[in-house]
Formats: sequence, structure tokens, C-alpha cells
Amino acid sequence: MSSPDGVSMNGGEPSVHDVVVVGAGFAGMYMLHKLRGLGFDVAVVERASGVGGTWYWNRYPGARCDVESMQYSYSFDPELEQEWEWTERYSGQPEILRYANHVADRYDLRRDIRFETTVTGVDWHDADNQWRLQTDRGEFRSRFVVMATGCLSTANVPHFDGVECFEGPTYHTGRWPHEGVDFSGLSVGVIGTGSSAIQAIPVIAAECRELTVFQRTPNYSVPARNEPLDAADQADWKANYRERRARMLTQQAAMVQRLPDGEEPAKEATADEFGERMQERWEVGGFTFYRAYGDIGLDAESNGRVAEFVRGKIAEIVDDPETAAKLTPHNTIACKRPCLDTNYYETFNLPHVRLVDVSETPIERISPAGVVVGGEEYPVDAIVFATGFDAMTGTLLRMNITGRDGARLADHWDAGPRTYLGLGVTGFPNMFTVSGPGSPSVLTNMIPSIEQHVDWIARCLVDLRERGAATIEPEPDAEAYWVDYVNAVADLTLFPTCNSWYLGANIPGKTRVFMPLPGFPPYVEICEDVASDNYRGFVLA
Ligand code: N01
Repeated sequence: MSSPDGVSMNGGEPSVHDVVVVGAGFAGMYMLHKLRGLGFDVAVVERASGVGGTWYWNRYPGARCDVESMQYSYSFDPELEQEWEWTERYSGQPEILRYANHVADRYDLRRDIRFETTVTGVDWHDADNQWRLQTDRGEFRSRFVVMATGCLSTANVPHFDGVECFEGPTYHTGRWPHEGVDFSGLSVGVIGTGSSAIQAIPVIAAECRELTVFQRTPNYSVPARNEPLDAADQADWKANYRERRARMLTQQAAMVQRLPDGEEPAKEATADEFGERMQERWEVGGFTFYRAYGDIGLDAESNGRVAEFVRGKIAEIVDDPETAAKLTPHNTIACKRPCLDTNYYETFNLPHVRLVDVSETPIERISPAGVVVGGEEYPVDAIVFATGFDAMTGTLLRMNITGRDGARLADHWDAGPRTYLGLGVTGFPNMFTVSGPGSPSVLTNMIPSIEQHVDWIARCLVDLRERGAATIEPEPDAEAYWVDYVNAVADLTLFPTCNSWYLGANIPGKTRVFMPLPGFPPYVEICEDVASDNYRGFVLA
């Protein structure tokens, strides 16, 4: 029987393929395209009704990519690079989703994607070296499974007493209604002040009657300076794409900054030199700010100097000193995901916007008509949870994955995720994770990181096919080494000093382990080296 959306289901019989890819975001789409071109029979399973992953779900007002458009795009096909026209320095969510749909159409991907299908169980069967994937719409079987499930794909909605009796609508930024939301004339409450909230708050404020922001931890943010993309700039990128893409791969975060990365220690700069350099980067906008000096992420004193610069900006921008003080962070800058904004701090100068500090007195409960903090009710008509995600492991662990001998991934990862290269897991043969924990993933521009993983996995599958190997899986020692390596690298940085989602600290009860690996270029070299050295650290059988 042919299903309405591509992959055929044989009337209750399992759908059998060489490879099943879970997820049709940027990783899943490219994995499908790449493996199809290499002659593999691939099916993609996707819970959404369309492609795009993150950009399918995160449709909140103001959603926009913090990586510049010319760099947040696929590089695998020069024709695609040339034909697609971006319109802004940073693309908004609708434009990125249009691009994802264009890619799906251009490479005829949909015929191998089964939409509106949720994976409920994934089990390895030793007897026939196959994975069996249970979904709410039938079973899939395959020799290989690629988890292209995204790093930020399971929403974190904290429980607040009384929320079920709230009389108005509630939304999570990562599950925004497709038909959009009209906040005009409403009093809106936003809970959270991470990247999503920082983008959404100015846009919601421009629409609603009254906005109350419930902030647990203030955040540093730097102007994005979004603007229409200059035609000459776009043409210049297109003319030099090969050289620029190659340069991106040599950069820490897999993106080229507008100003060269500073290499000197910030703490040694004179006051004048420091002030001028930071001001220039504040005006240019974007992540280049955080790369003004070489040791911002490594040295507490240097980091503190940069943090103080942003604190000074908040004091300058925000009129009311009490609100400015509440908005001022005192933790390490950029040890949580750095934020970029368009008029975030400025929004708190508007008369209909107020900030409620819930750091010491947490939200007590949600009443039918509002949010209660310290016994006081803040009336709201609608609540936006901008409360983030169960990052990097949340989606994988919810799929009930069992490997060899019925071992559960949840048990294997009880003390935090364990992978080799962020690509494979011991005891889970033939399962690959794209941008999995232990790889640079969320510390980088995601699309080059995705392409690097997809290319590596594709090369590996071709090599296995040529050698007649049925399975591949990391040796226990290689996995143990890699976990220690990731921790050791993270410990050289200031990353572990904040309660970030990188550490799992945003989810009550989640083991605190630094999940991504800082440093993209050395990682790419290691992956190349492992593959060239007969997949060192993996067992091929
Ligand atoms: O989520 P977050 P996000 N009571 O976890 C607060 C990517 N992204 O969706 O800091 C009160 O950062 C929480 O407070 P605290 C990007 O990688 C990319 O904003 O834990 N507050 C925090 O303020 C980003 O890092 C882009 O004390 C509660 C907020 O909710 C990642 O997605 C755009 C609470 C959650 O912030 C996640 O960002 C947007 C509670 N019980 C996102 N629980 C672009 O590229 C949580 N909070 C543009």
C-alpha cells in the first residue's frame, strides 16, 4: 500500500530499508539525499507534517537564526547555493522554512519521508543484524539507523501548580501554532529569558496591550544588527563560496565572523584599546562580539571584563535603574549560549512592559487569571513558555532505544550521555547520531556540523558495504576515552561555570555533564583520522 506521504507501507507488514533516518530537519534531509545518491534504500520517519525540524516547530514571533544567512545554508550543491536568494543578514524562521521546503522539492525528498509518524520504540535484533522501529503508524526495519533528531527538539515545559486551570491559552516557543497567534489587545506573560524569549519579547511587546516578563536568570545579549542583505554582499559570497566554506571549517564555531577573531588576552588590553574594540564589535553586531579576544571563554578575569562592558550597556540602555539592575547578569558571559537581539533591553523602557524577578521568589502557581509570585497575582490573558528544551539527550531517550542484549540507552546514559565522537554508542551497533552529544554540534553553526557528520556517516556506510561488514560499533574503551576527552576539553573552558542546558542543568534531575565538545576544527580532523585509520576505535564485524 502506498502511504499519502511517500514511504510505502505494505498493509501492516514492516517497511524494510537499508537505512532508516529519524527526523526530516536539515540533518535528515541531507542524509536522505546523500545516501540515496550512493544507492542505499532510505526511509525517513518524521513526526511533523513537513520538513524543516527546528524551523518547522519554532514559529514564535521574532524567531530568526543567529547565524548569518550566507553561512546558515547547505554547501553540498553549488547550484543550490547560487540559485537561492536570501533577503536579510539573518534569516527569519519563515524564510528558512521556505528554503527547507525548496530543498525537499528540488531533490524530490518527500517521496521517501513518512510524515506525521512518531517513533515509539527502537530495538536492535542480533539474530538478523537489524533495527526494528516501532512507530504509531507501523513498523520499520533496517540494517542502519541514523538519529537526525536535532539537539533542541523536546520542549521543556516546567510544571507549575494550577496551570491546568488557567483560563487563557498557553504556548511554548518550540511548539508554536502554525496558524500564528494574535496578541493584539491582550495582556501576555512570558516565562523565561533565554535566546527564544530575547527574540520574542520585543515582537510580542509591539503587538500586545501589556507584557509581563518573568525572569529567573538575567541574560547577556548583544545586538544582532539585522538588516536587509546587501545585494553586493550576497554576490560576493556567491562568487567566493568555495573559499569561504573552506574557511568556515577552520573556525571554532564553523562560521566566519565579520571581524577577525582577536587572539590576545582581554585582561592585558589597555582600557582605551579594550573599550574601542568592544564598542566596534557592539556596533557591527553578531557573534563577532564574543570573539574580540582569544581568552573570553577561557579566563575568568578576561571574561569578567567583557561581561562588565555589557553590564555598562544595559545601564545605558534601560531607563529605570531598578529594572536595569534586575536585567543585569553577574555570571560568566557566554558560558550559556550567547544571545543576539533586536531591541531586547530597549523593550523594557516601554510603559506597558514590566519585568518580574523570580530568581529568589519563584513562580508560586498559575491562577485561572494569571501568574502568582510571592503571593501577588500578575493578571495575564495568555502565557508564553520560553522555557527551552531537554537538550541533546531528551529526544533520543524518549524513543525507548534498546541495543545489543536488550540494553537500554537510558541505562547506558544514566550518568550522562556516552558516545564515541558523538557519532556512535557502544552496544548500539549500526546506530549513528547526527550532531550527537560529544560532538561540537550546538557550539557551532549547525549546518556545516550536520554536513560533516552526514558525509562521515555516508563514507562509513560505503566502506562497510565495500568490505562486506554487517555491523559497526564503538569499542568500550574508545567510548570511555571520548567521554573523558570531552570533559577534559570542557574543563579547560569557562563553560562548566554556569547552570546551562549544555550541562543539562535546566532539567530537574538530569545528570550534569557537559554534552557538546568545544572546538570544531580539531574535531573534524579527528573524525577524518579515525575513518582513514580503518575506523580506529570502532569494531567492524
Ligand atoms: O531556552 P533556554 P531557549 N521558572 O533554555 C527559564 C537555541 N535557539 O528556547 O536561565 C522560570 O535558553 C530559564 O531560566 P534559567 C539556542 O541554542 C537558537 O530560549 O534556567 N524560568 C531561561 O531563562 C538556545 O540556547 C536561536 O534560570 C524558567 C529560559 O526559561 C536554545 O535554542 C533562537 C523556568 C529558557 O532558556 C534554547 O533557547 C532561539 C522556571 N521553572 C533558540 N524553567 C537562534 O539561532 C526555565 N526557565 C536564533
